[in-house]
Amino acid sequence: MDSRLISLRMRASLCGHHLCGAERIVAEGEVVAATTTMVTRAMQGAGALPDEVHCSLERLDPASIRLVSLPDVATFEVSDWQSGRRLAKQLLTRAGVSLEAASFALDLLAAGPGPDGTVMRGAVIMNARTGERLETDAGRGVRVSRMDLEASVRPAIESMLAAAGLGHHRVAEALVLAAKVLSAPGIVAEVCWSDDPAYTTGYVADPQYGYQRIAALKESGDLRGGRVFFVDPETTLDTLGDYLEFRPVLCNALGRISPPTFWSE
Ligand code: WAQ
Ligand code: MG
Repeated sequence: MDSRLISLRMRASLCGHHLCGAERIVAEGEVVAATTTMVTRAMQGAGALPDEVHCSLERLDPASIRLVSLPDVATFEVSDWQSGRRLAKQLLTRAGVSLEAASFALDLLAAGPGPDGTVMRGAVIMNARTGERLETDAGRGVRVSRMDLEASVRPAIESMLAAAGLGHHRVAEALVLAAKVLSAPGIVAEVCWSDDPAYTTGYVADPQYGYQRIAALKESGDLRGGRVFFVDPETTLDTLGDYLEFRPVLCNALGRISPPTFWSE
């Protein structure tokens, strides 16, 4: 592995509201091109022109980098987003989240989990049994950071995803984020849908069944979205937060990709 890897991070906002962000881990020689791509996305891809874009570059200690596999990928087609949310609840409870916590999390994302119904910059951390919110800052939440595909497997992974109809960068990025989350201590499951009003597909991820895409988890046009990480009640939050934010993780293998199936209740 390249011993001089750099963590690149970008976040863009408008009037203090988070618009988009990106995470890469690249070799020194890729820094300029990758930063250009990130800033281009911030300026063109966020739906609104940001008034602040932060990029940071940081050299990583090669000994700190952890290698993990991407989770298996399943896709469920559903008749509408209401049905998608019922499926999400079912997948979350199968993963070990209580029905109360699962219902509360879905209602929270539907209402906008940040202060006054806004979108958070990061994720909610939730006690998987009680549904109690555990993140210290409900506007920021916990941001998963310092993760990427390992460079040598990127072309193969991208072409396998593209062959399965999952070639959009959103999918690869969400998969990498979920891979890091699933590798973290004390994680029971994750649920996510985008804050992009045009993107209704979301997912539930858990260590056993992997990354389970649900074709509709919200109504098209809805600006709200977010992520909830459900944790074992015994989890030490400092250790978890530290891992999610700071431990560099590279994904060096793809899981299995199953063809889409229709979920009917
Ligand atoms: N760490 C923690 N939370 C984050 C992060 C991060 N690095 N990035 C985004 N979030 C939270 C934040 O609250 C966003 O509002 C929310 O997640 C959604 O982020 O078809 O595009 O980047 O398989 O809009 C999932 C399905 C797409 C992809 C998710 O999320 C597929 C997506 P977005
Ligand atoms: Mg977004």
